[in-house]
Amino acid sequence: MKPSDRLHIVKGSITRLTTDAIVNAANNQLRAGSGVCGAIHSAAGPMLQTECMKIGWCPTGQSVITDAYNLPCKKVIHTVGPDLRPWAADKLAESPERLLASCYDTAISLAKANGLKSIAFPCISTGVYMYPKSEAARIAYDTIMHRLSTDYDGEVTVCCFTDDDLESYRQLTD
Ligand code: AR6
Repeated sequence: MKPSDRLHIVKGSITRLTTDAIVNAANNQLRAGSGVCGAIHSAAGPMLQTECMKIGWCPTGQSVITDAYNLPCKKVIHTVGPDLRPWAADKLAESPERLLASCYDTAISLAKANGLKSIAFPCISTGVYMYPKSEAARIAYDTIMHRLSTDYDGEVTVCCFTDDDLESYRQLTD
């Protein structure tokens, strides 16, 4: 199948997806928060937080993997997007663009290393962390397509929660 046929754009809650892995837009402490992170933790149940606490920390732009507990997927990959809120943005170790691309890259690498044939992403950093939506969509799309065209032979889904996000991806894929 062509790489572009292995990229799917859907709208809804990522907690309902039955892909092998779903990705969580996490924070460095891997604590249950609001947004997609809150939705994933409440659907998975408290054992997810217990496993996250054992891992303890994930650097910005990196990813870690856990079980999925009560979720219908097999694994959750937690990635920490760049935080562009005014008080946090100047503490980033690298450019926001590189860090955001690294979230998608490291999550796909973990999926590949764990034999996971399908992975679904939310629109990382575009909520609480304030990454501009259309710019984030372009970086996500470029990074995902690069991996689909080179070394990941599985399927990638981008799960949009808002019409704005869906529109950003439609403009890239049409
Ligand atoms: N399914 C899919 N996408 C969702 C869902 C859902 N159920 N709920 C929200 N979104 P955010 P961030 C979208 O704020 O910006 C948390 O507190 C939402 O519309 O969840 O990376 C964490 O613990 C947006 O497009 O993540 C961190 O502290 C996208 O998910 C911090 O927020 C990401 O929004 C991470 O901020």
